[in-house]
Amino acid sequence: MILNDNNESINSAQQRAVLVGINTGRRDEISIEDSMEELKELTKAAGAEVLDMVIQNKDKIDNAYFIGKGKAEEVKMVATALDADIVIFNDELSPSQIRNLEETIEVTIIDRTTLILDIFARRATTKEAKLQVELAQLRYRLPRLVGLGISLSRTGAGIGTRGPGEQKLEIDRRRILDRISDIKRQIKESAKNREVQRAQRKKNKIPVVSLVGYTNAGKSTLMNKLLDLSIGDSEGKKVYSEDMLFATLDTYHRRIVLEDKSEFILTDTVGFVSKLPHHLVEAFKATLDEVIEADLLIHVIDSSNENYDMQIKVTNGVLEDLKAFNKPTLYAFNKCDRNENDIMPRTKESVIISALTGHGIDDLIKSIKGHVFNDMIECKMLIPFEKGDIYSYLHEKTNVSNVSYEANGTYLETELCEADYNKYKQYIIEE
Ligand SMILES: Nc1nc2c(ncn2[C@@H]2O[C@H](COP(=O)(O)OP(=O)(O)OP(=O)(O)O)[C@@H](O)[C@H]2O)c(=O)[nH]1
Ligand SMILES: [Mg+2]
Repeated sequence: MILNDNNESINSAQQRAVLVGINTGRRDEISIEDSMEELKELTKAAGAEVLDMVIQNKDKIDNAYFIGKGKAEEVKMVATALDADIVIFNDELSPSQIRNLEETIEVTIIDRTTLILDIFARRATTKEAKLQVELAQLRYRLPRLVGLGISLSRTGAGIGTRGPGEQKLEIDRRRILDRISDIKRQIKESAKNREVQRAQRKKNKIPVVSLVGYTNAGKSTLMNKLLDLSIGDSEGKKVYSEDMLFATLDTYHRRIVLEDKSEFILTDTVGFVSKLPHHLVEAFKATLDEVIEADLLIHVIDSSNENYDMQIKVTNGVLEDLKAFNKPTLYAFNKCDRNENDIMPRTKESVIISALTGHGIDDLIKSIKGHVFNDMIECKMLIPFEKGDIYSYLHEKTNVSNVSYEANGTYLETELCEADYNKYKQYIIEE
C-alpha cells in the first residue's frame, strides 16, 4: 500500500485533471488567469496532476451545462486526448449541471467547492477542525442528494470522497440530518469553552493581535518567530508551518511577552483563498469571529509570490465578508529574503519582514506596540515600603526603570495601562 504525506492510502496512479474556468468578464472579480492559477494550486494540493486548462468566455452561465453543451463536448475531447480521469470546474456547480456534464464528458466532474472541502478534509487533524469540515461537507451534500450523479454517489478513492470523520461521507438523507445536528451540538460545546477563555482575556485587558492572510503567506512561521522572541519557554508552543495550502486549520492563541514585559495574545488561524465555499466560512465562523474581534490585525503577505496583489485583494474580500475590513490593520510584506528587488510599502501601515530570517521583525514589534499599547501612560511613582506586593506586581508586569530607595518608599518610573493607572493612581507622583 502506498501512503501519502498524510498517511492516507492512495491509488498508485495520481488523478489526472483537466481544469475548466468560465470568464464572465465581470470586473469585481479577480482575473480569470489568477483564478485559474489558484485552482491549479488547489488541485495540486488535493493530490492530483494538472494536465491542461480550458477557459470559456461567456457572460451568461448555462443552466444545464454551465459552460454550454458545445463547450462541454470540446472538454470531452481534451479529456479523452489527455487520458484525464477528472475534470475540475472553477465554480460551484448545481447537481443537475454535474449530472449533465458527467454524462457528456464521461469522467468524474468536481467543482471548486468539493475540491476545497477535500483539501480541508485531508488537512483537518484536531477534533474541532474535523467537525467543522464535516459539517461543511454534509451541508454541501444535502441538497445534492436528489438524483445522484457519478460523483456524489461515488464511494471509491479520490477528490470528493474524503471526509475527515471516522465514517465515510454519508449518502443517506436522514442520517445526514441527524449527523448535522449532532456536529452542531458538539461545535457549540467547544465554542462555550472558548467563550470562557475569551472573557478571561478581556477581563485581564490583554490586547489581542490576529494574524490573517492568504494561505501559505507565512502566518504560522511569523507566530513561531514571535514566540522565539517572547520571554519564557516557548518551544512547546510552536505551531505547525509547512509549504502547502491550508497547513493550519485551527485557531491558536499564544501569549507573547516582550522584553519590556508588555504582553499580548497572538492568534493564528486558517488562511484564505478566493471563493471560499460559503458552507466552509459558515462552519468556521465561530473561530473566525473570535480572530477578527482582535484589537489589531496583521495581514501577512507573501511578497515573493508574483500574484501577491491578487492575494491581498482576496484576503481583504474575505475580511469584508467577515465585517472586519475596517479594523486597525498592519500589512506585513513577508518573505522579503526571497525578493531580489525591493518592494515598495504602499501605506505607512506596512512593514517589510522575513518571518524566516527575522529581518524587519523589530520594526513589526514596534508597530504592534504603537497600535495596542498606545494608551500606556508614563508615570513616576513612589511605592510605600509596606506595599511590597504592589512593587512586586509592577516589577513583574511593567517596564520599571530608575528605581531608587527614598526615605518614604521606593521611587520608580514605568508605563501603566489604563486599568493599572486607575488602580495605582494614589502612588503616582508625576505623569
Ligand atoms: N523564504 C521564506 N519562506 C518563508 C517565510 N515565511 C514563511 N515561509 C515559508 O512559507 C511556507 C508557508 O509558511 P506557513 O507559516 O505555514 O504559512 P501560513 O500562512 O501559516 O499558511 P497556511 O496555514 O497554510 O494558511 C513555509 O514553507 C515557510 O517556511 C519567509 O519569510 N521567507
Ligand atoms: Mg498556518
